[in-house]
Amino acid sequence: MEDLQDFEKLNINWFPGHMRKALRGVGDQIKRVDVVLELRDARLPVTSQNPDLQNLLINKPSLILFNKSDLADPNQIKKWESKLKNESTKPFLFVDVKKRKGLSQIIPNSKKLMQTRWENLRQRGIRPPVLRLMVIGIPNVGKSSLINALARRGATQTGPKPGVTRHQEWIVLGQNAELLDTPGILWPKIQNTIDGLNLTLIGGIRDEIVGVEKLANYLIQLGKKRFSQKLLARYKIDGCEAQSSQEILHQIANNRGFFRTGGNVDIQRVSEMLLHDFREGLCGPINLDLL
Ligand SMILES: Nc1nc2c(ncn2[C@@H]2O[C@H](COP(=O)(O)OP(=O)(O)OP(=O)(O)O)[C@@H](O)[C@H]2O)c(=O)[nH]1
Ligand SMILES: [Mg+2]
Repeated sequence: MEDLQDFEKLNINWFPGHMRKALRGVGDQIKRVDVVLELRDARLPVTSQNPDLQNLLINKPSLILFNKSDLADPNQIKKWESKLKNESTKPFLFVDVKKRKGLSQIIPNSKKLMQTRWENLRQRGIRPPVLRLMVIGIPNVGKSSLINALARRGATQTGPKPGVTRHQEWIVLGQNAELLDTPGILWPKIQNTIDGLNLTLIGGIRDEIVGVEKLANYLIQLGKKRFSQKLLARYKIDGCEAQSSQEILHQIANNRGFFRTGGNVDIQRVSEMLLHDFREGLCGPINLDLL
């Protein structure tokens, strides 16, 4: 891919103090919950899994939820589903919190994971306790939105930028269940630059870490390869093969009339627009981890 080697040297890491603290908090609370709901992004099924959280999940009943399925390529979802059916040792669901797809299966599937333990309690005459769930995952993957959707109210704060939830918070559900919301957690060193760029594209890492313009350049390079027709049609570009991503950015800014005072094109503004369009799914459903 054109220019991708330019990105090879980037050091894309975001692990502020609140994440380190949140990781410790997850480690402390995990013994007190029955089932962990591990959220990942359906566009990045592998890369959006936090290796540090995986370590805490060994021997813990957990359900993997691939969220934002509405933004992922349906053909890729099918491929991932059949691969994971064969390979995953953990149960999983592809969900779309925004359109409430797959949500009704979450509590019953979690209860199923507790079946044997709860059956033992019943046999000893003890009523099974309230189901306690903890929701974990990288920033901005939709943890708080999922909790609000299950609770059917705005019980916890959500937002389009990563790092909205800063503290653990218990939310009570009607169905004999309680959910613990946790802050999004990354890991100290993201080894591969492309993984870092993809995590930033889906909104898991703050844009400022990479820089909005650089990220938009990366998006255009992806677009040239993966959704060039959408790029051409949506932004009225005349052919993108021969042009560099920077030239394409300039052309889009020109077409949209994005100028600074003085007459230069406003690259910041056009970059922000492209990232916004991608994140809203306006360039079509696109997977970044490909099978
Ligand atoms: N398209 C789409 N957007 C979603 C979906 N679920 C959540 N979102 C959006 O994703 C953004 C992040 O949602 P949050 O629920 O705040 O994410 P979070 O994981 O709690 O984020 P942190 O608290 O920052 O770790 C919001 O703008 C949501 O509206 C989904 O299934 N599809
Ligand atoms: Mg949150």
